[in-house]
Amino acid sequence: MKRKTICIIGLGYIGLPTAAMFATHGHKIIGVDVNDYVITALNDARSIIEEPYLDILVQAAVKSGNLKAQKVPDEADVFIIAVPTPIKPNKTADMSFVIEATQSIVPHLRAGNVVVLESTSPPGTVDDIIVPILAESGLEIGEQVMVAHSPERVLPGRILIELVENNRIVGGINQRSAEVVKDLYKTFVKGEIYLTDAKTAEMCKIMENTYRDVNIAFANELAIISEKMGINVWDVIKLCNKHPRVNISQPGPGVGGHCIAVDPWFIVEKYPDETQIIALARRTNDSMPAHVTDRIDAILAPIDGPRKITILGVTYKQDVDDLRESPIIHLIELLQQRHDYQISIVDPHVKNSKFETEEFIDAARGSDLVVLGVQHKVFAELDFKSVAAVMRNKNILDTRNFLNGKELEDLGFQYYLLGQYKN
Ligand code: SAJ
Repeated sequence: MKRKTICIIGLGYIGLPTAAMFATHGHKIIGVDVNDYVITALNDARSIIEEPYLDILVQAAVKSGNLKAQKVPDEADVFIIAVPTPIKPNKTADMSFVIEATQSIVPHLRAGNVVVLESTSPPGTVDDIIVPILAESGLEIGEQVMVAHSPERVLPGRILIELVENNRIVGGINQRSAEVVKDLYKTFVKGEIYLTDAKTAEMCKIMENTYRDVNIAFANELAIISEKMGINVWDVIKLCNKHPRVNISQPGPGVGGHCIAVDPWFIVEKYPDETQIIALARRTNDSMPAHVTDRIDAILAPIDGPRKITILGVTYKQDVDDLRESPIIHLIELLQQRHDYQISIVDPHVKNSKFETEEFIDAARGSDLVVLGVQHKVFAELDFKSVAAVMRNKNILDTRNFLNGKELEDLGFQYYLLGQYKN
């Protein structure tokens, strides 16, 4: 494809890797962000997102001269909107960033332009929000300006691989829009690119994440039932999944992140009466930190005096630095609301946050319970032998079935597992 100037609005978890990918494939990229820190870092060829190989790609992109960042959009051939669509406290989508980003394009829009929405958005966003704003330019949208939704589907921790390998959906406001945008992404996408209309693409993206949320809620419900039954949910799921048509997710302390914990609400908001299973799954997953708190209370109940808990992992999932919607943060808040537990945190991925994290041995000193909240790979190397010597009471609660219970019991720990009753 001919070299294009592509203006990418929003340089976060999706916008930045996408910008670097297009830039290293020969296109000229204008990255736009409201945050000065993001702009300065990018122009210095630094990635502010912890993601495998992203720093190298960003460096290559900036050094090639194909990628620069600035605060406002400029004239371009293509505009890609990759801004956040967070959830408001009343569980409705906050579309203000999408609206502002679209408005910021209007003064630069000209005939022949292409506009792509990548942000996960409630069905109807392209038709009801984006197109009317773009029409303020006086151009004929669909004739002079092509518009499509091409939702990002990459998994944090594997973004660069999945950006290239995953199949992609492009939903155009008309066939021509879909085809033009398909050609654009063919620049680096090796997966299939499927064409559809904008609303179907919006719905697909939300349903992919909702499917996962419902499956995880099912696993979490099984975990709670298994605890009551006195069996091990991890064994149940492992054996069920030997069936060729069964694939149950893993239970855990809850579902976090800015996607799966958020997107299902976008459809509940529009169809509150019809989304029975979807809303219940959301609430089930949101209730898991309270369940873990109950387990912790039961473990600590027999212990007198000030009690200390050491939490391993505070991010929303393994091997990322992202704290958004982390169920472990909800867990910490609940523990603090209910009791005067002293809490120490160990998370080597977390830097510059309000959470003070320590080395495991320091955090565990005098502790009555270690809670494994996130299965970071580095936690496989933890030295429980030394830690056993400094804890006041040797209790461990594993919410991810990550630790070796047998080995820990040999070291004198009481090993408790989410999804298996033992208190
Ligand atoms: N989790 C479980 N049990 C599981 C799997 C995950 O409790 O079996 C928890 C995780 O610990 C985490 C949360 O769910 O707290 C979400 O993690 P995730 O790895 O399932 O997904 P995300 O949020 O990092 O990324 C998802 C992906 N969507 C799907 O797999 C359908 C990704 O492909 C999307 O691009 C991304 O959302 C997004 O941006 O929408």
